[in-house]
Amino acid sequence: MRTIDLRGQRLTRSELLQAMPRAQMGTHEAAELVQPILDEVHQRGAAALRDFGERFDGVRPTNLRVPQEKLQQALEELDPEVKLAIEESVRRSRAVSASQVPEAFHTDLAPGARVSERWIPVQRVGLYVPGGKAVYPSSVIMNVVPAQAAGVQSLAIATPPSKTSEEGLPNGTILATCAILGVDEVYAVGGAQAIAMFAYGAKGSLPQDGDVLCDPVDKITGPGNIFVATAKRLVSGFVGIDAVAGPTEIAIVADSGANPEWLAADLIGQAEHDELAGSVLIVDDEALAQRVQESLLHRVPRTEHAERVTTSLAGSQSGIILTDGIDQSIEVANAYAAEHLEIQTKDADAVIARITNAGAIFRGPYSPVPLGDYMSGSNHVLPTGGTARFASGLGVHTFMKPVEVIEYDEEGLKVLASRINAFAVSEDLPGHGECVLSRFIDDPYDKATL
Ligand code: HSO
Ligand code: ZN
Repeated sequence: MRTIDLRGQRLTRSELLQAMPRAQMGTHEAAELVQPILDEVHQRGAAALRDFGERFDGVRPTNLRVPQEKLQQALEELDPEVKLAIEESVRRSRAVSASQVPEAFHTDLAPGARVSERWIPVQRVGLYVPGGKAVYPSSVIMNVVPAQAAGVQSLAIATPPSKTSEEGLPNGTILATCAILGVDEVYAVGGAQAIAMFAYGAKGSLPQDGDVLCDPVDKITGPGNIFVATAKRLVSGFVGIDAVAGPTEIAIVADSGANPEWLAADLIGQAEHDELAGSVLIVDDEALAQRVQESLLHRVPRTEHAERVTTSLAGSQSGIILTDGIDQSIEVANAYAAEHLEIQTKDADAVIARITNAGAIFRGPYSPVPLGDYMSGSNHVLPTGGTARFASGLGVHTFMKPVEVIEYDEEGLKVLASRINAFAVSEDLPGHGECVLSRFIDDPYDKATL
């Protein structure tokens, strides 16, 4: 891994951001390829979905909607060890999600003057689950559990049909996870076409589709490749979307007390995801940095995905940042705004108290990122690419909307009437003022009486 030595440097905010190891953002060219796919699904519904399945996934699914008995069958065929792991993950996610449900509140401002806030679940949600290289049943849990805790009434999942199945059924572990979670609306539809199906809905084209294959959703969540991400961006505004995720990343703030072998393992674990994944170590001890480099030399060749890991760790998005103390390490961590931030230092709580930008914070040597990926109870859908400066991870709140209720009575409104009128007149909207004044005087249009 390359070393970025910031010791003794006093950088401005923009210099510091410039110094961060980060992959370049993708271009917008994908939009030109994706828009016609969206349009065709919009116009031709299920027939277009079948055609695109054949073209992009290499299989024409018999059933675009996965039959109920296939979900049950996948559950029966699931490896019992994996089933136990999924169940533990679901249990812990459900417990955290239950505590996350936001509470209604009200504020009394004066006699007869109250504003309250209620949280309402999004009614219908579409979750996209990628296929191919990255088949993550854990991501199904991370999206479905908070949606269910929020009270979402209708939840559909789309995931690509698999070439290895004659009928074009999706990945079995994904189907089994849906069955465990009680999700029965699952489509063998992948890519940008799945996003179009969620956004516009789709009419059936064969008797087994029925008249309506899929109803449109109100919000689309879930990760995906550049085409899925672009499709989400193009339909957003028309429907809600969660954030558009970039390559995954880890930053670790460590000091001399940290275990170099564990640091190396954690950097490799993240690099395993993707050649573009970012692994960053922020450390104020040069000797420790050296020991981590040595440990990487031993470990990388022995891990299964050594080639991918090597590319990722050698990439410009990864590196070891040398600092001159914990203060600078914290400054760097806040500038980098990691998706995952591990704190492996003395007095971790004092460090965490000063972290302002991170998707999720993993405290201490026994809270490594894969714990959060699979079953800590926290969510692993987190803001990437520095967007943790302004965004948070997925949670119950992602699937709810706060709505304010304004409740003033006669007394509450009367004391504000002339002020509202003054404001309205100043904006040249006297009709606004007249609507309030009408409630208290006979002729609000006769300015002489005011
Ligand atoms: N680290 C990934 C989540 C994941 N890891 C799924 C394994 N499976 C993004 O947070
Ligand atoms: Zn992971």
